[in-house]
Amino acid sequence: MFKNEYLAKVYAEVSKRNPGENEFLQAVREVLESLESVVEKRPEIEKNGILERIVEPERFIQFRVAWVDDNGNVQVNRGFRCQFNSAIGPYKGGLRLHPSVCASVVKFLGFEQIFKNSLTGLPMGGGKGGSDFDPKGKSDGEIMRFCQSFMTELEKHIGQFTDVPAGDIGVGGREIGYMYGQYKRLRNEVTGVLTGKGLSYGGSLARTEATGYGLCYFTQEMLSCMKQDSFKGKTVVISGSGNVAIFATEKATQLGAKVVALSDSTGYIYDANGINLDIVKDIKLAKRARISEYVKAVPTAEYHDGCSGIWTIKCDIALPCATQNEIDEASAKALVANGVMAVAEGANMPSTPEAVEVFLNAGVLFGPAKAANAGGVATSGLEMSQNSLRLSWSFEEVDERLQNIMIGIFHNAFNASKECNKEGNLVVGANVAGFTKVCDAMLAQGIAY
Ligand code: NDP
Ligand code: 2IT
Repeated sequence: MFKNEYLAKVYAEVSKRNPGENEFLQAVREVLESLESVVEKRPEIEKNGILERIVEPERFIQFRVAWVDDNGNVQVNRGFRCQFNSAIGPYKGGLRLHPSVCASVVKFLGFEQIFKNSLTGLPMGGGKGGSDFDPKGKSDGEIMRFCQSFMTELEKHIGQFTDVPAGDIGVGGREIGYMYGQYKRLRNEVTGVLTGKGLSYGGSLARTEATGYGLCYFTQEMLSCMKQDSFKGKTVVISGSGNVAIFATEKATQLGAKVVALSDSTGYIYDANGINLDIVKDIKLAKRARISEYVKAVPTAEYHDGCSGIWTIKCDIALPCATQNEIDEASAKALVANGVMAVAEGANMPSTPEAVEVFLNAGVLFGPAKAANAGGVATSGLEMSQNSLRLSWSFEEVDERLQNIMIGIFHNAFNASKECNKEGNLVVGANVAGFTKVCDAMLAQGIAY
């Protein structure tokens, strides 16, 4: 728990004010636990109520999203946008469409986004949004009508200098296109108000690949600096089979690893020969079908029902890229027992606190989400830059900037871990490095918000 009284007081207050919001409290607790040496060194943090302010969203918007399904029935969903912190730039963060989306999930994601965006080195504040709408099984027309209705309200709260949403679970190029079209119709202006746009209307090359590629660039640097090693010849297990998982698989394979497993929310596939990514892209991106289809195309591969079994597969590197709390203590122990050397988080908060403890105690290299998966939002920042410049950079140019950003994030977090006398603990390092810039900006800007 908290040895420091100020941290204990702030956490007790957050728990009281946000009852039952378990994901949000989990994310807050991890950050506060990392800040002990910082608050002890810098009394101005307590004096200026920085922590009390940083755990309270600047604005939290909840709204009704009504739309008509293909049978003519009216459907009602709940939409959210949490504008958490704008100290270093406009609110920035994705939109998630999944039945589990609620205030707690949006606030945990928005809170993490503050520190992640700070780590990118780009001027972006933290925000997140989404809806409990379930895109599974919906027709294209239903997706479009939902996205249009969602944007009809969201439009009032966002803008290129205010808040710039993007994709997350259930929101990819198709959904961003429908939302962007509706924003433009309502405002009669063409601005980079969303990122992850299509390449024909202001999107950035390499944004689609960026989170998965960035995760591998971060992991490669972590392996190189902390173990003088690399992806080459390693066996890798990746959970999920969406945007992040697919492009992490692509880059890990390019870097010489063999990815042997992927999953979705129904089950996982194991292919000892290495996943054939063209088949996965056809199933998941072109057909929007289930990962179980893979064994029809590759009969030597195995399919297993259930998600957590994927962590019992022997591997050198594990990259969780599906969702929060997907690796619990038992799964972490199974990975360690099988000799995992590195875990890096593509998803947001995929490891429970107990799982993180298992990895750190076992000396496993551990890349926390807000550092390891920052490549997506970093490239969104590069998309905003290109939109402002009215220019498009080449794939190679964006990819090179992404690589440099990910390498920079690793070193920033690693150096901060050393300064806190926790060398190699990148959870502490990423939280402290991300926090410091936001804290300095809040101190400079006074207390009236
Ligand atoms: P996608 O919607 O493209 O893919 C999500 C994948 O995760 C699917 O395979 C999905 O399976 C699986 N999944 C989702 N929810 C669950 C669940 N409750 N249990 C098990 N599996 C689940 O999303 P992304 O790839 O974009 O996002 C994956 C993770 O990466 C999320 O945590 C997201 O916040 C994070 N992230 C995304 C970024 C981006 O740029 N897109 C940037 C940084 C982080 P199914 O199809 O069965 O639902
Ligand atoms: O979690 C994340 O960083 C994202 N979903 C990407 C956010 C963005 O604005 O690109």
